[in-house]
Amino acid sequence: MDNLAKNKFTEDYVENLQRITLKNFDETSEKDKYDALCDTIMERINQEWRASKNKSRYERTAYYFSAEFLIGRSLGNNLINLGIYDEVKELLDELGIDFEAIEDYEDDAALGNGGLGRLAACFMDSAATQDINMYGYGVRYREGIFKQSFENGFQKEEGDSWIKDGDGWSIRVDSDSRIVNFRDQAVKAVPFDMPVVGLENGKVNTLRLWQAEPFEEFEFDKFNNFEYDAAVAKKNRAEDITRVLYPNDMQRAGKVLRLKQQYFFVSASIQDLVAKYKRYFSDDLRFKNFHNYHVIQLNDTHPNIAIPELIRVLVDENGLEFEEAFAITQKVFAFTNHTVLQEALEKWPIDIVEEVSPRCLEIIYQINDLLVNNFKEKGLSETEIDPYRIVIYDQVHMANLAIYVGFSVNGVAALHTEILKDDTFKHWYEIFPEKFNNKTNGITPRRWLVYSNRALSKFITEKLGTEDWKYNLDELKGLEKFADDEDVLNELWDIKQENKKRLATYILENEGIKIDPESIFDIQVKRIHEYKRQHLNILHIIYLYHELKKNPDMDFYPTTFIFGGKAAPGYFRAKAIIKLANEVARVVNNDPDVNEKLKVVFVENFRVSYGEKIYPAADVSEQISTAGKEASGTGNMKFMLNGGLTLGTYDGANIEIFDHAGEENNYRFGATVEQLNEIDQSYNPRGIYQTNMDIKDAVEALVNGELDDNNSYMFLDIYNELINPQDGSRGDRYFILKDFEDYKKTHEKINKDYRDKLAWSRKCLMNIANAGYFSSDRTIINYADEIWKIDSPNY
Ligand code: 4GP
Repeated sequence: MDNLAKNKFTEDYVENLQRITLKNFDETSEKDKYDALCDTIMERINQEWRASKNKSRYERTAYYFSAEFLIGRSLGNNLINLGIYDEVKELLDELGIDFEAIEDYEDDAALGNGGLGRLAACFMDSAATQDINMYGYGVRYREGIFKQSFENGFQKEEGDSWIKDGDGWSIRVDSDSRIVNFRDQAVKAVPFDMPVVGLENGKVNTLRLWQAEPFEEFEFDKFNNFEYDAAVAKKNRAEDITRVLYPNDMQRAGKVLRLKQQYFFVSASIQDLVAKYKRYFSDDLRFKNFHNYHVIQLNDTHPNIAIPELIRVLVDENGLEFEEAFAITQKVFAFTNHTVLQEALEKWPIDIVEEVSPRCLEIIYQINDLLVNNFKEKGLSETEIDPYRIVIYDQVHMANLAIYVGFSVNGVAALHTEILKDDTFKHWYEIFPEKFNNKTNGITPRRWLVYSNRALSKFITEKLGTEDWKYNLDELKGLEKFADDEDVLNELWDIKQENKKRLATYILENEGIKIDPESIFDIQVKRIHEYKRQHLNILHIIYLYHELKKNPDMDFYPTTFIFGGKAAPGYFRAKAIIKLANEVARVVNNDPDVNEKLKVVFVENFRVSYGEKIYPAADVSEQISTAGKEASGTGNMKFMLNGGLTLGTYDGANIEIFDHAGEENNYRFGATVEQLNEIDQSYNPRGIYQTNMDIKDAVEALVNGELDDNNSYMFLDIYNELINPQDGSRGDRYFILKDFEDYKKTHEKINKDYRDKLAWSRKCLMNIANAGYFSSDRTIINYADEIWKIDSPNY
């Protein structure tokens, strides 16, 4: 901004502040200041947003359908992408406003659980920055993922009404409202559009989130008749649909609600696309060119009911024949799988699909018939067709639906895609090999480096002499030439130290635990799940604790273990793992014998904005899933880009991280998928437990009174799963004990290596220099070139 623009910004800001509050400047609150800043920025975005919309109207566009968009905060990110972050900070400073407090005021938009939802948000950022037309379509949940706190070490969940004080980053577009019809109710779908600003390139894409609303606020007659509850019953039922992210679906009513959410947002979105197409291409009555302008990427199975919905809209509302509509649909949909865990491949009981949309169920049957005929022609018998059926045993298989109808199926890391082809979807791969492709995940360097690690970002620009790396992360490779430059390595070390101090201060303020920035920061933050093996990490800490108790003078470099992450409210064992980590933290942190050397912190309510402080401060990134289970991981990439070294198994994108940054610059351990497959039948965790005293001592601590689970039997549950299975299985499904010894040894190596500051810093540098491949810019360009064919004149 030149001086003129700066003055204008300040003027607009102060004017907005007074206009929306009717207060004098010095009477305004933090919230007022934040709101006015949103307004001022939205005004700046507006013009480019409209221009981008107008331009893309007649261009091929990708539509990313996702039940989750884990956006986090928008203020800082928008300022970075507009290229005015530092200047605005300065201007507010001049007005005497504490910019950081304003930033911290913003609630995270936490409309997702974890990796899948955060990936969607990174893709939005990258598409805009790479000038690719991509619209996001999703749900405007009133309550995002629950807020987590700990009570006595147990996870407690609370609602997260992130928009209760307004939402400055969305525009309600009433004129684009749609009606969504369910069997038993009809509701209004009202779109809220959020701008997605590209990095200083004038491109603004749109994230459109739908909110469910009633047609009437209340029923007058009932109200007049003193039936106050009944008068708003319909309104509540309508609003329930987008009230919460992932309603509890342990009972049938919850399942119905969940499918309703899915159908709600995809129906509104499909209607939206069709209505716009008719407006701008009014002479194409038979939608012959629809597929030339639209490609829909289905983010996992949640939005897959969009497939029958598009057919429904084309046939029932636009007079196409089923065959015509089906042919269009085949050219429009592409499907991404994010996990090999069977429980995540959705299968809906047909009575529930019928309850939500009987017409879609009918269409699903029609598609299933096509499939059966088609496969019979290929020479398959009835039983051979079974694994492919979309409807079987009274269930609708959402993955089968998308793989059969869609033209592309992708996994999210090289190993994951191989597992899809060799195992999860092997049968499909045999018939449609051409549909399968890999798109290794990525993360946006804007949020995860430029914004969250200002010092490192500045360092990189100085060393490379250009800011080009912000658009093309491969440029980081240029840092390799400093690999043996001691001054540069020291500088990099100091940046990490500063980030660690910053995190230590934040943790002291928020968790009340004092940690030493000079210690190794060894961090595992992600959803809590057995396959991610947080309990392997905890058992190892118990082992270290035992060792230090036996020998307080042991040669051990002080280490702080940091955890963060939420457990699904109904997932007992994941909650047990949280309780265990907190209990170990309590014991270790209160033991004066060890706490100069060992500290454990489980941060409360890990979320995107907490991550922005954590990733830049890590020395060691724990990526320790059972080989073959983590589809990709993206936290691993955030750590790498910020110079954290990976302590990881040969799983998901870890493998590609090792390939790019070099195994010698990271810490690989544990069994490979092949090794695990081989030993699977003969695996005997009890045998390991009985012969390895370190393991025995650590595992026994779960049940011998050393650790207290407040009579919840949670620790016994973990113990039983490891070596005393109650269900006749062999136990230790995730090979914790199998990998323990190697994990322990690798930790020992880390603990030694860290002392050589220059060698360590060199490894950090090599990781940063080779993180280019893990930019979501690369990923999104791969989607655009290889799946969406966005830039090609002939689709
Ligand atoms: C996650 C996978 O667990 C993770 O490995 C991957 O990096 C991420 O998707 C993005 O592709 N899956 C989910 C989910 O978040 O809900 O299935």
